[in-house]
Amino acid sequence: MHLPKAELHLHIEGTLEPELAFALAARNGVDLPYADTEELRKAYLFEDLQTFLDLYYALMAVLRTEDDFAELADAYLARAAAQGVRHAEIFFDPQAHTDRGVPIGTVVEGLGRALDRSEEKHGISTQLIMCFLRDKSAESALETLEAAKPYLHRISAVGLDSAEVGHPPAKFREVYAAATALGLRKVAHAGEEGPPEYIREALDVLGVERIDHGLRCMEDPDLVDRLVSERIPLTLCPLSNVRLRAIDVLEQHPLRSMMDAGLLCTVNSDDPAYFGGYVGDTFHAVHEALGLDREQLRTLARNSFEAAFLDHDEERRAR
Ligand code: ES4
Ligand code: ZN
Repeated sequence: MHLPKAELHLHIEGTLEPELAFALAARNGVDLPYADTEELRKAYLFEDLQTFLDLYYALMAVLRTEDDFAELADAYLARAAAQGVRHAEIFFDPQAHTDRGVPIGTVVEGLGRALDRSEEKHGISTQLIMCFLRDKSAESALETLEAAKPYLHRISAVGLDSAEVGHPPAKFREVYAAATALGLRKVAHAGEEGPPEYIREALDVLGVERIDHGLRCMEDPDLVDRLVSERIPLTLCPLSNVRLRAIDVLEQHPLRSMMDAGLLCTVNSDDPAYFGGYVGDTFHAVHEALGLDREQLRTLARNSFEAAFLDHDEERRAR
């Protein structure tokens, strides 16, 4: 029923469902400022990226032990498998945890434990992408890369996320150069709320291979031409764009015109516990709202494997 697909834009912390948040809060003795899951869900009305991020970071207080991270990732993988995901490249935000005293090793080893069993248990191959929080300093990003050195065998790529406007990619030139020297691949969020110029900078200054979101490229025809001719993948997240008010309603999402322009588009779920759906739900929603037909959905699924960090053999096995 669900097309086989790869998920390339997924924040593992954004898969924390209210039920698991309350279970972990009880286990770890963390007080949540909500009476129950229903009240928490009612808080999921966001005005923009920042109002979402405030809640997203606050709720992470419940994640404390290796077991917590393993349980979070395993729950995501089970849901993803049920929606046709065969390969997942998963973001995590180490600074959101190290800043509150949870060591990076706890995060990576906990996630790694679930990922190690993923192929056998869920039929999903996985990679980890370590993201730097762009509203923190360049020095903090460098310290994070340094702290990650014992765990690099588990990490495929670096990324850049959190509050975009006012934090251009060039701020992270040095840490991306260091990541390149360590053999890591590179992506960055750009053009979600920030201007098309941030997309150019992510390509030219950071050397990223893929743009996360990239929505605002549509304001700059020359940039669109370049993304098309260089076949730079965009990891779009239509449900996220609506919930964070980049787009008023899904019917107005430019996905169809982006595909028609020849852009290498993929659709992804971003923070599915907060934005109303996992990636299969997202495929279904763009089918309904934008009238994408079966062939266009197949193209999106095929694009997701082309855009993934898989070699040919791995890609054949995952499809
Ligand atoms: C995020 Cl939707 C989004 N944008 C930027 N950073 C993020 N971190 C988690 N979700
Ligand atoms: Zn994102």
